[in-house]
Amino acid sequence: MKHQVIIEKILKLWSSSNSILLTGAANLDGDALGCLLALYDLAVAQGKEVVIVNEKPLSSLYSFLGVADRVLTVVPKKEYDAIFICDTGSFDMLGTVYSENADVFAKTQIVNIDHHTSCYGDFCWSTCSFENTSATMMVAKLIEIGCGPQAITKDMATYLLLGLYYDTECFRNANTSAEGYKFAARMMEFGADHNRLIRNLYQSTAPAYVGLYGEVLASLVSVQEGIGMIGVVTQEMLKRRNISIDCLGNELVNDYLRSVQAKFVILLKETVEGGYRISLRSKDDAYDMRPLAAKFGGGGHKLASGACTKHYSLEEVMNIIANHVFYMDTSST
Ligand SMILES: [Mn+2]
Repeated sequence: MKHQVIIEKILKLWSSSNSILLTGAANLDGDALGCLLALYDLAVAQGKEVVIVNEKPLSSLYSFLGVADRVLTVVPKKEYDAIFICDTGSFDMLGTVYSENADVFAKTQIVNIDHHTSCYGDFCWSTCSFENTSATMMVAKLIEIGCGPQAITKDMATYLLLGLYYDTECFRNANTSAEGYKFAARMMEFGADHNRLIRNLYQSTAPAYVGLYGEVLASLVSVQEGIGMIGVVTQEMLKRRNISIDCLGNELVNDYLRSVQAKFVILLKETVEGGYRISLRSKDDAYDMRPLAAKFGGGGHKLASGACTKHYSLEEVMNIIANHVFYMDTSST
């Protein structure tokens, strides 16, 4: 019931708004992007003025969508009737879009649509449940309730499905739910281009990256008697292939390293400054990655955590991982 009330309020604001600003976390992921693109198309179809703004230009990962020019990095100076923020835990996560436009945010009605338990904005619809595996599932609901299913075009369905694929890693992680499968089926009925998403998201690795991944996989280090495997990307390996560390997404750790037989896998990426970005992935609830990530000042979820450290050498990082004691806690995440 509570959800229905907030959905109605958000729809009322949407209908009465002529000028809408859409935004999401500075590190715009596929889910946030899917939300923004679907709302953008809806606004355009309804004759509204609409802009998408993000701190950074659209990642090349999504260039296949042909929408890079829709994502601006500077908020156009004008009056907005509403700001819609999707899949984003706080104002701070918006980065410069918020910090450099605090005046715009202060005088505009703000809608927060998030499938995590964030709480901010004038209209906050946040939920943390399998019912909404991705924020695009919430946006789809909003559009269907407000404008009817016919408002969801093929392009919109593709954007909305992108969000679900991103957040479930295409039905491969713990976020995968029955509701997610039902949503995917519904988006396919609306004409979502599943093949285009799969080809571009999961089958388009550039040869230089494949070479790098191969080198990492060929020199994995086994720790804790084979329970864990560690892969290392050095600056030298990146420079040799003219790849910047910032261009390395999660593909290596999620798709390749995690395919290795082990209870947990860890990827260490040497930064330009000589520190390490650490990505930790567990495949077994008994191996909680959070305490280990915390040893490097990081955190996250039980099965997927991350950290960034400047203070340890590679040998020290390896030793901390090798000597870490896992407490067999099977409580939920
Ligand atoms: Mn999400």
